Amino acid sequence: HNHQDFPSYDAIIVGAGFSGMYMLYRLRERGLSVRVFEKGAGVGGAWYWSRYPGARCDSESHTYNFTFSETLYEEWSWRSRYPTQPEILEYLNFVADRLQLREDIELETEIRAAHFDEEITQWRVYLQDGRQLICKYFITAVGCLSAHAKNIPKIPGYSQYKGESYHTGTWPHHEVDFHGKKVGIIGNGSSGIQSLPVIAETAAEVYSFQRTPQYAIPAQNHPYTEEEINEYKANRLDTRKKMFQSHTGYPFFSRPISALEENQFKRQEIYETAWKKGGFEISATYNDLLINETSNETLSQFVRDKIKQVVKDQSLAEKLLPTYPIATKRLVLDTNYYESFNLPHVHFVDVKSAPITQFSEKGICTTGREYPLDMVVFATGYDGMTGPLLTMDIKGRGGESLKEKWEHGANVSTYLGVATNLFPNMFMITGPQSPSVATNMPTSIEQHVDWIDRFIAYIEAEGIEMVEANAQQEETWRIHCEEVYRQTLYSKTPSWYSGANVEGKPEAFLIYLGGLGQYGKILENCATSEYSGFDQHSSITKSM
Ligand code: NA7
Repeated sequence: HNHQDFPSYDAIIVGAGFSGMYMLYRLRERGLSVRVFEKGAGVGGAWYWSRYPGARCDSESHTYNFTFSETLYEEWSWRSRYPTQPEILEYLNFVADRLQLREDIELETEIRAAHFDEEITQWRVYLQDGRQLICKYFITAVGCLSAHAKNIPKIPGYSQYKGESYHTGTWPHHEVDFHGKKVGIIGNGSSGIQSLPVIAETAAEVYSFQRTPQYAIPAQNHPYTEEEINEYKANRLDTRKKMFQSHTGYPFFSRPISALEENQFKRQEIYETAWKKGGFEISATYNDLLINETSNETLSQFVRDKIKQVVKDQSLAEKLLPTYPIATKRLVLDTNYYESFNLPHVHFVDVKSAPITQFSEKGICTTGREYPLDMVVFATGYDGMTGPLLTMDIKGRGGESLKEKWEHGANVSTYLGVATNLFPNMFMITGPQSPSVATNMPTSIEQHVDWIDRFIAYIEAEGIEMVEANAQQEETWRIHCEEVYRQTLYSKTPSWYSGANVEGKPEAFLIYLGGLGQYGKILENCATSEYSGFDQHSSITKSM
């Protein structure tokens, strides 16, 4: 076939969550032809799939939305301090309608492959239904944790297990009934910790299989009052400004002192206030909590003491105490998590000392005993950052495959987390080595989409045919990300941030930790230096 035979677009976007929808909106405003493909039967991305009981976002509602549009902000009112999964999904559907995005989104359509064709300097995109399309820009809006790249531990004997089983990231759309059932939950990250208290409300028995205890901070969720809604709406621009200047994409900054500069009593008071207020701000009480182990230990110990106060059975409380430096794994916000262990039907199973060996017909076996279960909930997380991208067969210049390029962890390299050498005219929204999951995602997404949009406007205006991240600049960025990481305590703790959670995944830290505000300056410098770091090839035919 000649390439003229295939439908052709300026841009094809993978995914219709926050990032894909906003990218579509921006590029369409520029007058480009754009098509979005989404595997789910609805828009929403992670929030379409991840609908386990108790699923809620840990970002405060009024920061977990688009801030670019006054209209969207004015017309939508959040109901509580933290948004539930159904409410976020409702919000994203509201956005799709309000910005009239649906006409350019194809649902239940999977992109299987995207190959760069050097002869025509276009991407050829292949769908699961056999269709082929052509585009100039191939943009991935696949998120960092995806339903299509779940982490399911390889436990022998799973196929013989007769009970129900679910993964939190692809929870069924129908009601799951826990009444009278013995439910096992494997994992105690955000998903396990949020779902356990809700499942325990109706289940007969709950067994929490835990390998590594986590620190959970109370969310202190509450319904918004009319006053709170009016206040956050009135402060939109100020809040937005702070979010983009901050380290984490939230409208607050670390207090500019070390935890060791304040005496123990004052420090305790500061932590106590933050604990009562709830939320992530507790990790911003001092500016060295993530770089100085002694400072970090003051907060880690404060939270351990809280756990001991909440959990009545002290020998159980001991087992729930984390030892790694707090916040070096994703900090979890909870509602009644530790309290649940005071209920007689909620049981803690320590799979560190007695690991899971296999599934039986009836349930889960550890080296200690068999646990008969009617249902198993895998709250075991995701193959993060690179996983969602590598579900597709992406091939760049010279037939180079992204999978092969990134096969060895140390080789995962991108330029600014937004593009990668050998893959011309391909952009990744919140890709590996951008601040992404170390921040409030919608802020990072707006930052990336705005930047990509501006870059594309430049490419079009200059009549450029092809841009490609420069290999050397990319290596410099990778090394810089690694250096920043080594200066922090994150390097002390294996986690999904570095791929340590997925069996056989090469370990590499996949986030830029210099902060969203600082990263914004780096992006800006790149833009104002006419996108230095990108090799640019002009087209001779563009003038027509
Ligand atoms: P997470 O945070 O990756 O948590 C996964 C949990 O599953 C964690 O407790 C793991 O223990 C546990 N896990 C994984 N594999 C096993 C095996 N084989 N045996 C026992 N336990 C296991 O995923 P979530 O979905 O909760 O949260 C993901 C992100 O979503 C979260 O960080 C927020 O950003 C929102 P481990 O700690 O590895 O010992």
